[in-house]
Amino acid sequence: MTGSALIVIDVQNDFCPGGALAVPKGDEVVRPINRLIQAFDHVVLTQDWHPKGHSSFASSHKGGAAFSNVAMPYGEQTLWPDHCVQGTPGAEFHIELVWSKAELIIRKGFRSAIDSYSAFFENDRATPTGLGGYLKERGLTRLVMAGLATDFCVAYSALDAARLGFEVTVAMDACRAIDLGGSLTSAEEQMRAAGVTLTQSTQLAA
Ligand code: VGL
Ligand code: ZN
Repeated sequence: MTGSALIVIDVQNDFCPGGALAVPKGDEVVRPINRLIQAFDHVVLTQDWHPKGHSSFASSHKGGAAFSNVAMPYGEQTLWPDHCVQGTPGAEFHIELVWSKAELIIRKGFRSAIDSYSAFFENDRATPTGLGGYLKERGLTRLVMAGLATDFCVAYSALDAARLGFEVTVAMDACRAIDLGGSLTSAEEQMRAAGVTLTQSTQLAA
């Protein structure tokens, strides 16, 4: 469809089984996403891309445990195991992801002092990545999202895109969640409330 783009979120080795921040069954998104990539005229990928010692890493905080929360100047931040470090194999896309068609790869989380779950804004919800402007300038206003993780980077991206006025659909079977303390249910509720359509990839690609 004209004006539509597929946004593939963080399908990287560290979010797949065996990776540093493995999302359960994260590799299962690859097959449906490859089908979606074939079906879309415009494809954008995001890549979590942290410098060593990033402030979202538990290892950067004295006594900080992975998956606990800390207060940062921009708000609450979950601490994670070191993951998606710039230039490492863990930051590369899953080997079976057929991504060569992508027109843009947008990297995020590259500023040490702030994390960025969303493809559109860093975790202060105010500093833009530039993706919103890129898509609008190209007339790509209908967005389909898929990838990892449903309840973090996918949900934050979908919510921000809806807030920016894009028409947003998430292919839920082409996403997998981390699910920390009910975060998946909460993410689904928030996406629905924001007018995001939650559907299955088979509805979007034959
Ligand atoms: C993500 C936690 C930390 C994600 C990225 O891609 O959902 N989650 N960095
Ligand atoms: Zn990250």
